[in-house]
Amino acid sequence: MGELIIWTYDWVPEFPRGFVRDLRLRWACEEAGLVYVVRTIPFDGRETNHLDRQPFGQVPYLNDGELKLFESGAALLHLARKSEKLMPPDPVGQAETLQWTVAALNSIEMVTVPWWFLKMSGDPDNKLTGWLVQRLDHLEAIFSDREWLAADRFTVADLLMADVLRISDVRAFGDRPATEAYVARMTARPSFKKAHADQIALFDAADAGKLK
Ligand SMILES: N[C@@H](CCC(=O)N[C@@H](CS)C(=O)NCC(=O)O)C(=O)O
Repeated sequence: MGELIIWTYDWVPEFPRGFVRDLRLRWACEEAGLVYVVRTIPFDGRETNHLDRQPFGQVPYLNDGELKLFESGAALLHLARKSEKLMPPDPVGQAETLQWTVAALNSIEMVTVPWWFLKMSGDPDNKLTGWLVQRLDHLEAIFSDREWLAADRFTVADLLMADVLRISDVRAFGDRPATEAYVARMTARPSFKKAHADQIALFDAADAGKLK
């Protein structure tokens, strides 16, 4: 289509560095060998300064030439249509990839994020814990049985699921060796490491312009 531009904040506090969701899009582009650039929107004023591009004032969002997309899941699936490295071309492989991509967002992240939020707000044994345990235990059984989520190979669904599961509190929660091995395997991929290092470098460099 056109130039791929991944948008993120110009700075974030120390804590979320390495976890801001532009990393998902960087990682996908790295895996697929897609050329991209990263541009930034001010973190200060984020509640209102880019609502025309991301209706919730969040990042990431993506430009592909004239096309503009928000939601990391939508952007990932868009990128996946450009490269067989992210999604196989056959209909069954594609359907499985879509299914597990949505599962990462709507069956796992929909529990992990609110659980984590309550935990961070001082309620570690919150009412979402049982729900989280149930979801993570099901995943543990799945990872005990197979290496990849979809199509017997790496897909964008693995990228997204691993990114959801690698949140430190979630990763440390309970003893799930197959899940831990899965996350370790995915985050050992050179494309993840590059995306991660590049994000940290961007935010670290931005410290120079900020009072820490
Ligand atoms: N569902 C959105 C969530 C985006 C999201 O949570 N973005 C975070 C950074 S990773 C953010 O912008 N947080 C700042 C805020 O919500 O004010 C997506 O996947 O793109």
